[in-house]
Amino acid sequence: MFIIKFGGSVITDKRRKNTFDAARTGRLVSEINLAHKKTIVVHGAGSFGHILAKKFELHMGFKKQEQIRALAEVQRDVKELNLMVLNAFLENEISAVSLAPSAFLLNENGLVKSMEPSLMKGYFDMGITPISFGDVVLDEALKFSICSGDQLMLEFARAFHPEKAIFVADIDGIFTSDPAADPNAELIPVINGDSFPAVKKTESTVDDVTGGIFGKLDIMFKIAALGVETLIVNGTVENRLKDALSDKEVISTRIESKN
Ligand code: IP8
Repeated sequence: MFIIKFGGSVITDKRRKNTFDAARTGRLVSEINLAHKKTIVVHGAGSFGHILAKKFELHMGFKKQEQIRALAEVQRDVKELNLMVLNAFLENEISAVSLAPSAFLLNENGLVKSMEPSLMKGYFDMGITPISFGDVVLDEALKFSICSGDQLMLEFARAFHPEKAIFVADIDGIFTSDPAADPNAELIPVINGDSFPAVKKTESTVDDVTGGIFGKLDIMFKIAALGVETLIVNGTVENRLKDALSDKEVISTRIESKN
């Protein structure tokens, strides 16, 4: 089985609050359907989560009372996004169910402390595709914090030992520097799980409370260390996801597993 994450920048417009890209999400789900593979799917929050989470510093934990209202609104907004993603699966003849991290997982200091995987496994074993998503969750030290879709991918890799972890992004993979700012940026096709690549750091221009590309790479290395091949593919280009699921050569960055 495969675990797949739809990046928030792929399924939403990260600059405009609560804008869902229904057409692109539908196409990506149809590619999963065509590939005939068993999957667990995670999606990011995009503009349904990051804008408000950043404004109220929800990733820092409880500091002031006005964050409580923001927590409730962000949980509602990511659920709203999740419902639209879920509908895309049902419309593409994939039976899927939603599982909110706020109801099966606890954080401690912004990291996953414990997770209950049995619900997810129960649905998966029935042939249903479980879908989860980046969320605001209870935190044993900070009262609440953010659990990103990337952290969920790591937890699911630990719990379910997938064949591959596929991160669907709005870019071909990891580049030597930001290709939007540097014409000499080159795609790094393979990263050896032992050595962190030399990537030039650039400031993100969109709100992201969960660490941007370096936070993602760190998690991908941890997944690769579990022996799970990890791929970043461009979800804005047709058939990249389908080809990655079908073990075809595809333009991507592959983080090779260490074992
Ligand atoms: O988009 C973040 O999840 P991500 C979740 O996967 C929230 O980083 C609520 C901002």
